[in-house]
Amino acid sequence: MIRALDVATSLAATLARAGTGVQTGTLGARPSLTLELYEFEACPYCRKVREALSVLDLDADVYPCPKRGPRFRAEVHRRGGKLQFPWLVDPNAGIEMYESDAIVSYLFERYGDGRVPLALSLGPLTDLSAQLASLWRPGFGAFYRPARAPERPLELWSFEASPFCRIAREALCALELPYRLHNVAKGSPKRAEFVRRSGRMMVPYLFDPNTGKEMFESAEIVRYLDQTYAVRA
Ligand SMILES: N[C@@H](CCC(=O)N[C@@H](CS)C(=O)NCC(=O)O)C(=O)O
Repeated sequence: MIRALDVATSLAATLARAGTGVQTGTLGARPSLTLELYEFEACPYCRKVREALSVLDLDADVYPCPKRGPRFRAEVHRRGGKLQFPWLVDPNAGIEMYESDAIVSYLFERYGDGRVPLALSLGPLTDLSAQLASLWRPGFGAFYRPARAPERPLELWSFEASPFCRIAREALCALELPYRLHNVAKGSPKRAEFVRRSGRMMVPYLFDPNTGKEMFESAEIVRYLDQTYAVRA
């Protein structure tokens, strides 16, 4: 896609959700073990959960489950009993759950102040706007593209409302590359540490421990992932 159109449609997705996930909210208890999220970028219900993670400044090990993906979908089916996304695992509480609204409420209850922000608590309106966000990016981050599995999960610094981060996450998702998602929305206490590591406050930022490569710039990330992991017939 032409770069300007790519960014414009990704920005439209952010606007459809009124920028939810740009800013952290009230933070509560912090998990000692990292949460695990099975999802795919194009799924509107998964977006709601990713927004909640950004607002709550929670990191997560993301296992992308694009349609036709051979790896993590099967795991969700085996462990949870059905193929439905998002699926959250919280090893701190021994919880494994489906249903975006239930997951969002759980996250704010356990890791926030118990109050779900308005943009995530409007029921059908929340769902509709999340669906609209996905409509701006038809097919992106929805379907598996053959790729080789990395030995170690990648790491991505991101926040949900960033249109550039979405472009990077779509590529990780389509290639079914698992990654540690470091959420650093505005207000995140993790930003200072991130800047110490990366040199400046800009996301997306990808680190691939398999090759030692680190980079900013969504277009460069997409190119790198494609060249490093995509398998052509
Ligand atoms: N009510 C559920 C709906 C979840 C849902 O319908 N997810 C779709 C993806 S957007 C799904 O799992 N589809 C099955 C598939 O992708 O195989 C929720 O809010 O979590």
